Amino acid sequence: MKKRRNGAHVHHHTLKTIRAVVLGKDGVGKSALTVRFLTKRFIGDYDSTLEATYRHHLLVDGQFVSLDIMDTAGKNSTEKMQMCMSFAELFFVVYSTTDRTSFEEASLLARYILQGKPLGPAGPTIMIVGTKADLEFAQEVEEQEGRLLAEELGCGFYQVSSAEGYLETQELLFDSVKRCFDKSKTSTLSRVKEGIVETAKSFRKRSLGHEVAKAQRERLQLRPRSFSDADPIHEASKPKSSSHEDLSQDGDCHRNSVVSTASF
Ligand SMILES: Nc1nc2c(ncn2[C@@H]2O[C@H](COP(=O)(O)OP(=O)(O)O)[C@@H](O)[C@H]2O)c(=O)[nH]1
Ligand SMILES: [Mg+2]
Repeated sequence: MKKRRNGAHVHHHTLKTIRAVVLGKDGVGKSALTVRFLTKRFIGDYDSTLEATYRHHLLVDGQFVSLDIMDTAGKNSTEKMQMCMSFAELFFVVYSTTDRTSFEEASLLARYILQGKPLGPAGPTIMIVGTKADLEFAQEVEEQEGRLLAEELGCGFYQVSSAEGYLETQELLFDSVKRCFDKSKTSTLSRVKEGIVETAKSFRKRSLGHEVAKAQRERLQLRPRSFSDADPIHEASKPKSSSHEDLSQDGDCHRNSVVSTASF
């Protein structure tokens, strides 16, 4: 990152904070996944009622990240969802590939988040995660189903085993953080773009305003040739419909420009 200090550019690293939440039905493996995110370990048994937020530091693409990650537990009430939605920008919506009802719940949870926080540059990053891929003989949800759900909702998708390895859960974590970066870049870019568009609009309004005024001046000068001398002059100076037609290439812009003429 570059920062101007005493006129000189210096390179320094900033710390980005990302707040994440792990959601899903009880028993799908949220705590196991969270512990994998934070450590290299898989711990088979956790207090299933434990809800905790952890702070984890990581370096992603040369960027220092401070990740606050909330491992939730218990029923996913609307009250709890509201709290999670005001807390986080990154959502891991987890289901177990061995439990179809957990997949249905994940689908509802992701849709609920999207209703309150639509996707877009300033929207959430949602990762749909199928766990327990190692339990091959107990599978109830095909990988393709998870992928299709994610595609339908515009979310990321991973199917992992927290029990078997640490690399794929790390890949999931890093990819998710990068998606958050991309989002914040896009949202900064779109804010810059919006700014440019607004400036351009205001220039356009100004210049159209000048054009309107100029045309009106010209009309006053040309009037004896184009209108009957009997026409009262004050009417010609009003931006009435005939004067609109003279300039209009683009009706709406023109109407705006007339409004702006009054304010400039
Ligand atoms: N085989 C296997 N078991 C898992 C996996 N993830 C979690 N588990 C087990 O599933 C159970 C519930 O996991 P837990 O993380 O407590 O679920 P939570 O209620 O969603 O937090 C525990 O017995 C875990 O050991 C996985 O990827 N593979
Ligand atoms: Mg748990």
